[in-house]
Order: sequence, then C-alpha cells, then structure tokens
Amino acid sequence: MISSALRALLQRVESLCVLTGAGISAESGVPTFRGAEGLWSKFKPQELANFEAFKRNPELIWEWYNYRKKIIRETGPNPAHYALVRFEELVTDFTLVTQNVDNLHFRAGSKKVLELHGNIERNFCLDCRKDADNVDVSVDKKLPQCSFCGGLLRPAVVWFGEMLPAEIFEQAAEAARRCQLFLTIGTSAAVYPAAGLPLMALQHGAYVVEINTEKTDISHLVNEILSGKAGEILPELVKIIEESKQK
Ligand code: BV8
Ligand code: ZN
Repeated sequence: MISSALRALLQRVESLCVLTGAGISAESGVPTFRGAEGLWSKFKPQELANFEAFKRNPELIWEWYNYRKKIIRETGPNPAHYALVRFEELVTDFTLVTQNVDNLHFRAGSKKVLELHGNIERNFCLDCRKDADNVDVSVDKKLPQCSFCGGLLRPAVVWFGEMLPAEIFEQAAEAARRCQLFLTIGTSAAVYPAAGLPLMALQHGAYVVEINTEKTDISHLVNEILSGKAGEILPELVKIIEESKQK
C-alpha cells in the first residue's frame, strides 16, 4: 500500500536514485543468490564469486558463469526493468545503480546504468588485462584464453574482496547523497559497500523506500516498505509519476 507521503513525493520528485539487486531479475527467471532456489544453492556466493576460488578451480567458476549466462540469454527483462526505463525518461535527475551483472537493465533500454559489480557479458585477461569480447568455455572445459597473449580470461565482475570500480561507486554515492527519493529494490542489502548506499541516502535526508518480497538487513531503517514483487510495484509508481505529468 503506497503511503500518501510517497504518492505526493512521486508527483514532484526531481532527484531519484535507485539501487537494484538480484530480486529485480527474479521475475525474469534469473535465480537470486540467497533465495531458496539460489544459484547452485550447495555453494555460497562467497565460495564462487572470489578470486581464490577461480585460481583453485577456474573450470568450475567458468562453468558457473556460463550456466548463469545461458539462463540470462534465454530470458529477458521483466516489467520491473522496463519501469526503470520509464523513470529515466520521466525524472530529471535519475540514477540507476545496480549490483547485478546480468545486463538486463541495458537490454530493457536503460541508457545510463552504474554497474557496481561489473557485467557477466564482459571478460578480461589475467595477464595483459586486455578486455576480451564474450567467450564461452566450450563443453570440453577448455579455458578461454586471451587472443593477444594466451593468458587466462576471467569474467569482468567484482568478486568478494575486490575493489568496486572507484569512479562508478563515487557517482553512485553522489547520487545517493543528493537524491530526494531513494528506492532499494530486490536486494538483501547484505553486501557492502553497495548496501551502504541506502544508508547514505537516509543520512542525507532522502525518503528511502524498500521494495522487496521479504524483510532485509535494512528494513528497520528505511522510511517505507512496499512488500511485494518489483514487477508489480514499480509499474504502479510509474503510473503515479505519469499521472502527475499529465495534470
Ligand atoms: C570490497 C558479483 C573492499 C559477481 C558480487 C572480508 C574480506 C573482504 C571483504 C569483506 C569481508 N567481510 C565483508 C567484506 C565486504 C564484502 C561483503 O560485503 N561481504 C558480505 C557477504 C558480508 N564485500 C566485498 O568484498 C566487496 N568488495 O569490500 O572491497 C575491500 C577490498 C579488499 C579487501 C577488503 C575490502 C565486493 C562485493 C561484490 C561481490 N560481488 N557479485 C557475481 O554476481 O557473480 S556480490 C552478489 O551479492 C551480487 O552482486 C548481488 O547483487 C549481491 C547482493 O545480493 P542481492 O543482489 O541482494 O541478491 P540476494 O539474493 O542477496 O537478495 C535478493 C533479494 O531480492 C532478496 O532480498 C529477496 O527477498 C528479493 N526478491 C526476490 N524476488 C523478488 C525480490 N524483491 C522484489 N521482487 C521480487 N520478485
Ligand atoms: Zn592477455
């Protein structure tokens, strides 16, 4: 149930920042990390999304990423992603920050996306660091090699213990500090420094709204909780903004 305060804010909002997590892609059929059906639930994300695991067993990690790429390629954006494309068109100062690496915001048509944790469709070489276009490990487990130096390629995603792209994170933090309204969507808010963004927004006086099917680590801190699916709630919020523009 959207409060009258949020309704009024949506009708006049000029600066809006959004943080998305795996939950926004759940309705596209992309498994989340920590949900019951979670990605390879026998492993913890930290056991797979880290460099030591990759050095120890690059075949397994490449198999995990190619498994995820296959799922992502067989699906597409859902109404939640498309609603954020409308926000970008309707709100003057709109910033979309994502922890997701699934490329679905771009595929939905979002122009500017701050990808804090990289993108599963990009790779780079461990030796010469050159970017590599998308490669899939073939079934005979041959590991993808750099076409320049023969080095081993890795996915261009941020693993646990690795730094986030500084410039991108700084832009996200600036948007969190200046926005009037901050939406945290489909994230368990368990991974830092991304999960610090809604807290920064709160500290700077933004109205922070959590959109999630469950409670999270920051539910007790936000101004308002919209319980439910992002694909159902976000189009409702877009409608409120659209109606206010027609007046
Ligand atoms: C860093 C990319 C500085 C790869 C990911 C010890 C040593 C080193 C670091 C740490 C440490 N202890 C803590 C840390 C910091 C660590 C961290 O935060 N750990 C946590 C687990 C405590 N962070 C880091 O390491 C970061 N780097 O700190 O660098 C540094 C450097 C060197 C030394 C020290 C410090 C890097 C973090 C980035 C890790 N990479 N992914 C890949 O994707 O393969 S993290 C991974 O988790 C994804 O990016 C994901 O986005 C992110 C968060 O998960 P969520 O998106 O929230 O997904 P989740 O499944 O958890 O939740 C889904 C939510 O959706 C649920 O709430 C569910 O209810 C909801 N939902 C489901 N369906 C719907 C829905 N909501 C709405 N609608 C629906 N339909
Ligand atoms: Zn190379």
